[in-house]
Amino acid sequence: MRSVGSTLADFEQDLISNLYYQRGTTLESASGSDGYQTLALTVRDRLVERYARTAAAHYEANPRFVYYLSAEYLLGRQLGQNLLYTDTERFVRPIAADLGVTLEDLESYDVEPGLGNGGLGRLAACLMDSMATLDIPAVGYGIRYEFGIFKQAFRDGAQVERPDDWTFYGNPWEFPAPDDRQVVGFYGTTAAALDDPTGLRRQWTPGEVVRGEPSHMLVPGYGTQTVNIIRLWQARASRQSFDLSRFGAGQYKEAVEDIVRAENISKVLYPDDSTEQGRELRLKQQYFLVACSLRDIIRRYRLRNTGWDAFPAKVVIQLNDTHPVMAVTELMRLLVDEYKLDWDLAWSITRRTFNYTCHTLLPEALETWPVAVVERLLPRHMEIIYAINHFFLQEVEATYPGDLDRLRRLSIIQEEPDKRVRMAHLAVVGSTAVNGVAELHTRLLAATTLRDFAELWPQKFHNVTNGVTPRRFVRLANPRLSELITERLGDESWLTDLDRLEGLAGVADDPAFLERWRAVKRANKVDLAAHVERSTGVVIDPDALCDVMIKRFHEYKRQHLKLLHVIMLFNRLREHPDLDVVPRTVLFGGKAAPGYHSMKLLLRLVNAVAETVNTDPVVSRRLKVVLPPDYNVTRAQWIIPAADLSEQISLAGKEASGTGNMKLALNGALTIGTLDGANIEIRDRVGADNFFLFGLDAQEAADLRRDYHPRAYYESDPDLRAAIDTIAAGTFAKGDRSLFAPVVDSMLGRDEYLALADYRAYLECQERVEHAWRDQEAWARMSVLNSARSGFFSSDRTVREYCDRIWRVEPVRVA
Ligand code: F58
Repeated sequence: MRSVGSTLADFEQDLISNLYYQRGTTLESASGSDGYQTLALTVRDRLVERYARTAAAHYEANPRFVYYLSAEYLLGRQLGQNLLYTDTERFVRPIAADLGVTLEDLESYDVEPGLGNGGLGRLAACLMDSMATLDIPAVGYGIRYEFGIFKQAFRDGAQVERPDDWTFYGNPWEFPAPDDRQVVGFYGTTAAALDDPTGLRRQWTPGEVVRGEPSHMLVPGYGTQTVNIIRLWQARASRQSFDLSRFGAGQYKEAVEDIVRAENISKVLYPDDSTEQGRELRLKQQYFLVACSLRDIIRRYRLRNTGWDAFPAKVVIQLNDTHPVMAVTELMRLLVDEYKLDWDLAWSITRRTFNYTCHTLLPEALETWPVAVVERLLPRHMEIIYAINHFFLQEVEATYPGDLDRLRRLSIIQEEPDKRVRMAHLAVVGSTAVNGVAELHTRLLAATTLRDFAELWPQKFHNVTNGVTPRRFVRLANPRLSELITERLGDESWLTDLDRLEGLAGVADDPAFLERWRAVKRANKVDLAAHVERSTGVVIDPDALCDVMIKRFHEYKRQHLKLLHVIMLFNRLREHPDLDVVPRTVLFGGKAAPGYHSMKLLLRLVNAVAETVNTDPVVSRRLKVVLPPDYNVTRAQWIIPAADLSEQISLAGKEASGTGNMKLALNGALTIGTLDGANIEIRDRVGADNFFLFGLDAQEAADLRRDYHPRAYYESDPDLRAAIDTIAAGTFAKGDRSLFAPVVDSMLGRDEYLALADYRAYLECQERVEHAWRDQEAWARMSVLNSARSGFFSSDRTVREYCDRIWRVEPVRVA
């Protein structure tokens, strides 16, 4: 086989050949899209070869593999990453220049696969990147949603959701693998297996079957030869589903009914679950993912191994939150019903194979499924869940004889108010290790949400603090800073050994270095200003403090607390036009779930405040508010390098970890934050002097919540009262007092996440921010120290911890 060459000439030749043979066009008639697709294929060819070598090395070594099961992957754009990882950007720039295009032009055709919601999906992508970089044999499994996370637009300031048809122009980064398709069943009936006297083995006859068609995306490691894959499943109707006779009879809709029903399974990320059908579809998706993936894992295992004894030694499956937890039941079904293993052996294998990562503390976010729904869709799995629960509760009864209340609390089945399967309980019971994603989160999980389990099996609980990949979030997102860091540290090894950033601390007092550090930030702010102007029409000042709050819109994250601060500034500036305040741009970014009405109204309020502030001739000279639409990984990469201040202001005890906080600190933003999630660990590392801390801690918040009266804060704090009254008066709604009344009512009536209680402390902390900002050199010093001391938050460190403490896997080097 001809292998791809490594010179500029080879690259150029491959480009021309791909343009001609793959796109079927010529240089003279190629469109911009042809140019992009051709470049993508040419870069991809360089990865394919490494992938082939990786597969061969893995086959040879027959190692223990990590299988990461996740309903979400937020990969971000692929072109820039793959140019970096194949070291071919240096070829592309001159070739593009010759042709009169820029790399940035070509990149604008690169569509980010939005196969996730937020932090959980992006974490999956960062961990996959680090596993490949550390030569860990791993496969990620997920769903190839036809439509990813919706595209956010604003109409009259209100969020409208548009479908994300991300593969419309074709996706050059994926490889279909039709030979590895799987068949998955749903519904149907179960019956006793004749050969099993224990009654634990049964026979399931599904009432519907669909095909799972895999394709994979390549996940290259940085600075290594390893290329792993993420395998994504798409649902297809089984063959012969098209009803030709009905079609012939003019019943066009009926003729394709089965096809539509099957293909709906992978149609969208998180189907609306406000209807019965929507809920069933979500469960169907989850089972589809795990059924396809487990069969594929077993297929891979059997390429090199026989029997089942070695299975847990060769296979470790990480469950990313509860969405793939039905895998525990499915593996039991496969082992017991199909491979005829005895129950106890199957259970021992299953338990040793799985581990579970929990990403939340909110009890309402712990998934449960109505028993009736599971029974109908997956009748055999429901029986298996009952059996698992039966044996588990026997174990509990032996440990705590007569403690009925504890049995009720631990049970996988919730009895009241309706019968439901608690997926997190199934996950803990079926796993060897359970982990939280930041120290505080793990501690609170063990003390509250999963307390009974932590008492029963203390050794099962681990903390693995999240991390982020410095390749995407520093090197690709912030090339200017990366260059400065590399120059300072002497080489690029910090990209795979992020603790080396500590070397920057030595120059944190060097005025010349600080000057250059500030120049990088300013240049990044100029770039961001261009993006912001393009997407919102608002002109922002690159010298103003760039204050960013980028994350999903959720009440516990408290975007409304930030907004109250903005409104206070607005009021002050209107009253005292000459007031000496620090010029600021407040940038929000984020989507609200389509059915989350209160947060959609808050988005609308942010836009309304922005409109009022930005058009006020006096206020807008010192304050700007922007909410560029459709925040995603690509936009995060534009915003993060330009940020001066990182808003991490969730109510303490609610944010499991956060990862945006890490990305921002690494890029030299200073955090204003509560003692929540990984903020605590960031502060411990960067130093209390370089972090703006405010607010209640988790214990104080929990105590206060028991007897909380938001109105008292409103009444006793004139600034707060003025801010809320400004909303109530319809100032941001052209005098309409009703539009945003629900926001006011919710703050004064319930204020679920204690924003009013933290308001004064937050304001005072923002004053400390202003004070610090006025000394630009001291600010730059703090900024350098934030980057220098954030090396711990590399996802390489996170993956190493998983490897050492949970997965017990070893790297396999690829020649
Ligand atoms: C996030 N969870 C946590 N869930 O909120 C964040 O603190 C953490 O840093 C991150 O995981 C990574 O550990 C998260 O993103 C979801 O998006 C759920 C998806 C399913 C519906 C409910 C939200």
